[in-house]
Amino acid sequence: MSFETAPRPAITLTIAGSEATGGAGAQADLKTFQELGVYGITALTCIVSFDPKDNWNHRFVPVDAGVIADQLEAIQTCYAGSLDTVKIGMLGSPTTISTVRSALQNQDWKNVVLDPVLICKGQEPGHALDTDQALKAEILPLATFVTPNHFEAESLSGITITSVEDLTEAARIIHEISGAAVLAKGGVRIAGPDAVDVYYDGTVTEILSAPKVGEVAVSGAGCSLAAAITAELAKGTTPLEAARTAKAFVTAGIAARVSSNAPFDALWQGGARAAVSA
Ligand code: PXL
Repeated sequence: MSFETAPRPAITLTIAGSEATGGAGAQADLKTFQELGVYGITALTCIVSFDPKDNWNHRFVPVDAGVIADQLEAIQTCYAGSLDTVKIGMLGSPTTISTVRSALQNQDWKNVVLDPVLICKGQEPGHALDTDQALKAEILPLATFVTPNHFEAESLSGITITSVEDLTEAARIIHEISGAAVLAKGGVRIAGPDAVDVYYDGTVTEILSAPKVGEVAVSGAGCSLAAAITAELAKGTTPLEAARTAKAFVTAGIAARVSSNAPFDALWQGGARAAVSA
């Protein structure tokens, strides 16, 4: 292979928090981007450190708004003209949300994938409510693709979700309020043998289903799913194709998960690679 002729990868940005143990957040996003062949870049919004002395709760430290703005200025100037796809993960505070919104509005985007991370264990409940409202008011309208989990889908749609029919209705409602394609994730929260997600984009409804791998949620699954959608969109696939590829990627990553001394396992992004080469 000639290095000169290697194709230029799509440039893909994640605006996300660091999760120090590597399972979730920006670390999961970058590993997913690399696996799927896109060039990943990051603006860090916060630093999360689980607390083993306190039931693995999240210790949450926001990055200063000015530092977030600096990162985004560097990124957007560096890649002006070649960066049109962004994933938004954990923002964590109303100040961060305003800063990110201003930067996003500095340019046109083809794909804005929002993983609407609403609550982080360890944050003040009142603070989290402000953050949820700011996310819905300021970031959701900019999204072209939204990937709520069960809890986030209930919060965004206002309905209780106990079945695939409820999840489908929630996906429709979230599409109505955002205009975005939606992949609403049932994960292990809906009873039955399969992990079911519902895709809806205003025209197509598709149930994406895979056998559950255990009944316990795996760290990094939501981040990696949204990151995989982002990578595929950056490469030019349709939202529905991106959702299908991402579901397969995450299913393989959960099957190949990494265990640690934490009470939860972490998805391994190399799982899909191993499945292909096996
Ligand atoms: O999975 C949600 C999530 C996103 N981003 C960061 C996190 C977590 C959960 O731990 O720490 C930084």
